[in-house]
This record gives sequence, C-alpha cells and structure tokens, in this order.
Amino acid sequence: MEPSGTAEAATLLAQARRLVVFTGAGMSAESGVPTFRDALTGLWEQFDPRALATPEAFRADPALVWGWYEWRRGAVRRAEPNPGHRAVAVMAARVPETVVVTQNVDDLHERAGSAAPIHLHGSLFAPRCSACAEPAPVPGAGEEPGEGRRLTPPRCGRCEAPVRPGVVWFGEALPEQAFEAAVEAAYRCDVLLTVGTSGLVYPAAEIPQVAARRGGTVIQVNPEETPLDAVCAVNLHGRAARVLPALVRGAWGDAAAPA
Ligand code: BJW
Ligand code: ZN
Repeated sequence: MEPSGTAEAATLLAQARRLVVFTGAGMSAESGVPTFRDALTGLWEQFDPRALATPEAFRADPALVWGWYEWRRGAVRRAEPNPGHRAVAVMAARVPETVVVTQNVDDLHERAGSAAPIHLHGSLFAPRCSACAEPAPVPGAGEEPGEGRRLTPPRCGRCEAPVRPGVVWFGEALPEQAFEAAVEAAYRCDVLLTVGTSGLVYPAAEIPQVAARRGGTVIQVNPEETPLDAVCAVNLHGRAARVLPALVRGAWGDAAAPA
C-alpha cells in the first residue's frame, strides 16, 4: 500500500521540467547507513553524533573523531545504493533538467548513477589538512578501523598538521559554489522533492523553502513529520526505498522503475 498522495505526486513529477531532489540521511538509511538521530554504538555510544560533528570535538580529541569518520567511510564502502537512490537516477534521466542536492557525505547517489550530485556538507572521500587545507590521500579500502576504535589522524604532507575529514561541521561555512548552485536550482525548479531529512540543519534546510517561496511545488518523502511539512504540497509518509520507486512507476510506468 503506497502512502496517500503518491498518485498526485507522480503526476506532478511526470509534468516537471526542472526538478530538484534534495536528500538527507534518511535517503541512505535503508542502505544501512545510520541517520544522525540513530543512537551510536561501541566507543561512541556516549556521544550524540551531532556533538562529534564539530571542530571543537576534533580539536579536543582528534583520534576519537577521526576514528569515527574512518569507520563510517568503511561502512559506506560496504553499503550499496538502495532502490531509492536508483529511482532518483531514473528521475534525472526522465525529467529534462534535474539537480540532485544532498546533505549526505556518502557516495551512494553517484554509485546509483546520479552523475554530479551537489554535496552541501562535503564528502567522506575528501580528507584535507586541518591547517592548510591541502587535500590528503583517501586511506585504502579495508584500512578502516573496526567500530568503536580511536585512530590518530595522519599528518599533512605539506605542513604536518593533522588531516581532518572533508566534511562541513557545525559552525563551518558550506562550500560556497555548492550552496549557490543549490539555491539557484531551487529558485528555478518547478518541483522539489525532499527526501529523508529532518529539515533542522541550516542553511541546507532553506533549499526547499526557497523553492516554495518561488512558486515551486514541494513534495516530501519521510516517515516522520518535519518542519518542512509547512511548505509541502504533498507529504508522503513512507520510506525512501519504497516510495521513490513507486513515484517512478506512477510517473513513467512499470518499465521505468529501478530493479
Ligand atoms: C527516512 C528514513 C527512510 C529515516 N526514508 N526518510 C539556530 C537557528 C538556525 C541555525 C543555527 C542555529 N544555531 C546554530 C545554527 C547553525 C547550524 C544549525 O543549523 N544548527 C541547527 C541544528 C539548529 N548550522 C551550521 O552550523 C552550518 N553552518 C553555518 O551555519 O555556518 C555559518 C557560517 C557562515 C560563514 C562562516 C562561518 C560559519 C553547518 C551545518 C553542517 C552540518 N553538518 C552535518 C555533519 C556533516 C558531516 C557528517 O556527516 O558527519 O551534516 S550535521 C548533520 O545534519 C549532517 C547532515 O547532513 C545534517 C542534516 O541531517 P539530516 O540529513 O536531515 O539527518 P537527520 O538524521 O537529522 O534526519 C534523518 C531524517 O530521515 C529524519 O527526518 C527521519 O524521519 C528520516 N528517515 N529513515 C526516508 N527510510
Ligand atoms: Zn597542511
């Protein structure tokens, strides 16, 4: 049984000329990548993930924070894109202009076939120097620590400062070009599909609001209510890996749906 509103949302998608798909951690939840609301286990169970994702946490205990990110990169490497990620790639192939804007630091959209998603909060695969920003090599697959392991970060090859994850922490500015491109796409789109985000973290949460203010139709996929309900024309209370393929089938027929 699909959530009510699925048929209406599918019709809106089929008619869309300029689509923005805006995603958060719930998009990757069914690939086994935990959201920020899920409790941590092991060494990190006493921490709120949102407290580890700060420059202060890294300064206070670089091995704790680096170990957490290295473990997460390993988990993402072992994860596979889910049917929701694949449905997003189908949408991009069907709608004349599609921009995928993600807050996620994984690479599951890319691996599902979305060519160049805009990463608002950086990437697990782009470590850099914490002092001079020199890009650092990505440790090889299989070199990640097990769950709950501290790991001293490597040193920068240029200035010897500790290497940090290439992600955006609380209190840090978003990459300027990425944020501008996302705002521009939201400004121009006729439909924005927001998937699996709590809509609590700014300035990313402005993206659906920009689309709504400019007259775009906002469709939300999330099992829970969020502050973005207020700007949504259609709210689909369900899980991404099920609802997004259903939207593709409703918009373009069974043959279009991802495997
Ligand atoms: C499913 C599902 C399924 C589950 N299917 N759905 C007061 C007001 C406004 C702003 C602020 C404020 N006080 C402080 C701020 C600023 C702050 C902020 O927004 N704080 C709020 C929490 C209040 N923002 C910042 O600091 C940002 N920077 C900034 O403002 O800079 C200013 C500046 C300018 C110039 C110079 C210097 C500074 C930066 C924010 C960076 C956020 N970074 C993180 C970590 C990234 C790295 C990492 O991954 O570790 O980004 S935090 C975390 O939150 C991560 C996420 O991308 C982001 C959003 O979370 P998301 O994706 O929504 O996940 P969840 O877990 O919250 O929600 C999951 C959702 O999925 C839920 O709704 C579920 O129901 C749903 N779901 N299963 C579909 N199967
Ligand atoms: Zn350096």
